[in-house]
Parts: sequence; C-alpha cells; structure tokens
Amino acid sequence: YNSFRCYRLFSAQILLSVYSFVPLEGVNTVIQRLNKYNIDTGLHYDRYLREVIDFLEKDQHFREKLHNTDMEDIKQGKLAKELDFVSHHVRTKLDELKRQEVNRLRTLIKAKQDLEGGNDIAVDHQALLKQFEYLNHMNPHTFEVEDLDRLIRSATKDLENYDKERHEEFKRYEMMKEHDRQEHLKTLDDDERKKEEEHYEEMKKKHADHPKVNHPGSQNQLKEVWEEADGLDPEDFDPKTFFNLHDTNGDGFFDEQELEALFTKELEKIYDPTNEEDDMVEMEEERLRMREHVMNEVDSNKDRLVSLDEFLVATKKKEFLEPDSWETLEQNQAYTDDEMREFEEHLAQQEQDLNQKAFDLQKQRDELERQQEQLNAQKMELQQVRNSTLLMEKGLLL
Ligand SMILES: [Ca+2]
Ligand SMILES: [Ca+2]
Repeated sequence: YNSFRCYRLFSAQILLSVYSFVPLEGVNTVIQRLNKYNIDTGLHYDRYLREVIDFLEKDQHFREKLHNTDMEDIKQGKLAKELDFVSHHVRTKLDELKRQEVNRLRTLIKAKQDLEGGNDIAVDHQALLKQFEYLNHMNPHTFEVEDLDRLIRSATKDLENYDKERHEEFKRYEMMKEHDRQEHLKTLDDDERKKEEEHYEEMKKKHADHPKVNHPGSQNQLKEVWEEADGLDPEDFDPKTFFNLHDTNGDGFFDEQELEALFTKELEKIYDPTNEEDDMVEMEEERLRMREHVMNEVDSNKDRLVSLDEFLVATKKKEFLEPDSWETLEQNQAYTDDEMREFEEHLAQQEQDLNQKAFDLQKQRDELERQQEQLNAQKMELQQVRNSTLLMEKGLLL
C-alpha cells in the first residue's frame, strides 16, 4: 500500500506541472506504468527514469516524504527539493546513473554524427546535449534537484505526446508502403502491372471482409469478452465483476495496457497474422485507436486511468447500451494526398542528397588518384635524375 501511495504522490508532483488543479485522489501515476509490473513507457530514457525512481524509493526519508507531503507542498515543488535530504549512498548512486546517462547520450550523438559522415567537423557536445531536456547537461557529473525536476516534467510531457508520435509514425509507415508499391509497379511491364494491381485490389477487399466489429467499450463488446475470454454466461454479465476480473494488477484502475488487452477479441476478427492481406502493424494502430477512444469517453478526470466509478458511470450511458457502429482503420486512408506528395518530395530530396554525397566522394577519389599519379611521375623524374647523376659520376656520360 505504501509503495502504491508513493507512486501516486510522486506522480501528483508530475501531473501538477501540467494540471495544477487536479484533486489528489484523481491524480495519474505516470510512474505507475513503470512500477513493479515493469511496463515500458517507450521513452528513450525509460531505463534512466525507472532506475532513478527505484533508487529514490529505496531511501527511507524520501519515501516518507512522498507519503506525508501535502498538496500545497507538492504544488510548490518541494518534493524535488527533498532530494537534498536523501542518504549519501542514494545520492552517489544517482550521480552515477546520471553520468552513465550522459555518456549514453554522448555515444548516441557520436553515432549519429558518424552516420551523417561529419567526422571532420569539431563536435560541440555541450550544445547537442542541450536538446535532451530531461537532465541538466551543464552539470554532467552530479544528480541535483534540477535533474529530478526536469525528469518529472519531461516524462509527463513526452508521455502525453507519445500516442501522437505513434500515429505519425504509423502514417509514415503507410506512406512508405505505398511508395514501395508504386516503385515496384514501375519495374513491371503492362501485363504484369495489371495482374499486380488486380491482386492488390483483391487483397484489399479480402481484408475489409470481416465480421462486424463491436464499438470499443460498449456493452456488446465487453459481453463478448465476458463470454468468450472469461467463459462466463452472458446472462450474468455484471460490470463490477467485469472490472475486477480485468483489472489484472488489482490496483483498482484500468490502465492503458489493461484496456488494450480488452480489444484482442475484436482485433482478431479483422487481423490474422497468417493472412497476406492483414498487416499486424495496422492491427496495433487499430488497438491504439480503440484505447484512445475508450479513454476519451470514460476517463472523465483525464488522469489516463479508468477508475471503477468512472467505469460504472460509463456503463449507464446510451453510448454503452446502443453504440454507433465502429469505423475500422481500413475505411479511411491513413494520409492525405498532400501528405503523400510531401513525403515523396522528402524521399526525393534524401535521394538527391545521397547522390550528391556519392558524387563528392567520387570527385575526392579522382583527385586522390590524380595526386598519386603526379607523385609517381615526380618519383620517376627523381629516379631519372639520380640515374644520370650516377652515370655522370662514373664518367660514362659526355
Ligand atoms: Ca489496473
Ligand atoms: Ca480517470
């Protein structure tokens, strides 16, 4: 219980940087996603974040402060300041974690530079480190109050943007898929191209042909889970029992992962990994859409968790009992024509840059070869001079 409350209070601090009016009981726990259930936040500094929290939790003083800090103090950022009082051992460990993290970032920067071929340019690491806002790069050796404050703020902000970025990534994935398809078509003759296009349309039709998908979070959808996954009698369907059954970690809330798990049955109606026409990347995008939709409808205090109360309120709404039909992913194109055009331009630009680079390299090679030839010629000239000198010395010339 203590540990759970710690996480909730800690995250109170986290969320307050964004919503300064959220009541304590409704406060989300970003950190809860990282706790003993070991869920990956997907942030690139996930490991660092997790390790910092783990070590702070080990410090009795800090843990107690988490437990006893009231709302006013959390609001004023006093929690981060409590870092000054944690034990020397924990501080030393945090310093070490930060040094490792800074080193990891430096390696990343170096690898990126190598990839871009900018070896000869002097790298201003300090300036590049600035882009990583979740730690204080000006002070790379010790973990200070500011580091904790920055970590809390960044994790909150980045997690909020995480879904948005996943949608963008998916869009790029779909555009790349279409690009590759068009490029492949260009390599075919008329007959082959026609056959390929027909096959494509056929697969599209086959993919769109699936049993009706229930509106996510509706009574019908949950009842199917109740009946097929839980093996219970639909006549006995009871929202509270359902909630407790699927609150897998038993913390009294549906988190994002627990919600997403509820949609597996629906997704299996549309996607089968053994079918050519079903793309599993698209399935994960559909899962994300479903989870976002239910969160939007049900999570009324916007803490990214569904409490039992919120759930029960939702089960009394009209949308739960008589929902609209759900529009699946394939019913709409993931990108607009404009976005596709922009994407193609971007690819063309990239290709042009690569060609330019190859051209420059070839030029450099030619230049080196020319210099080598010059050198060889000079060498030969020198040799000739030497030979003549030798002959002269022996009095054979003249
Ligand atoms: Ca839960
Ligand atoms: Ca909620």
